Amino acid sequence: MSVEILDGATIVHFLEDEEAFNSSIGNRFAQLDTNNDGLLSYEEMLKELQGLRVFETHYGIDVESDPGELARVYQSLFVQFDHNLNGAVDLEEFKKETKQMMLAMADGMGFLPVQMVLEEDSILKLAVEREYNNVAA
Ligand SMILES: [Ca+2]
Ligand SMILES: [Ca+2]
Repeated sequence: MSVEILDGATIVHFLEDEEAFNSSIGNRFAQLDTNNDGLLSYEEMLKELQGLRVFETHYGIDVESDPGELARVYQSLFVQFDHNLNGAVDLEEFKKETKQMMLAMADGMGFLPVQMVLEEDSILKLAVEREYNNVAA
C-alpha cells in the first residue's frame, strides 16, 4: 500500500486512454479471478471493492465503526457490478461498472487533489502511475 495524491483529472485521463484502461482492467480481472473460471465471485470481488475506496468519496460511511454496514455496502456494490444478476461478474460487467464508478469518483473529487491510501495493483493506483509516467515522458 502507498499514499498517493490524485484528483478527478488523473482518473478521467486514465479512462480516456482506452488501451491503457482495457489492459489494466484485463490484468486486474485475471488477478482477482483466483480460480481462473473467467468470472468473479463475491469473494473474489471483495478485494477489489475494498480497493476502490468508494466510501470516502461516495458514501461517507465510517467503515471502521460498523462492519455490518460495511458488509451490506459491499454486497450492494457487488450487485451493481453483476448487471445480469447471475451471481458472478464477467469481464464486460467488470469493465463497464469500474468505468462508471471511476467516473462518479472523478466527478465527486473535481479538481481538488485528494490523498488516498492505495493498494498495489488496484485500478486507482494504476491510474496514478499512468499519470506520473505521462508527466515524466
Ligand atoms: Ca473466479
Ligand atoms: Ca453477471
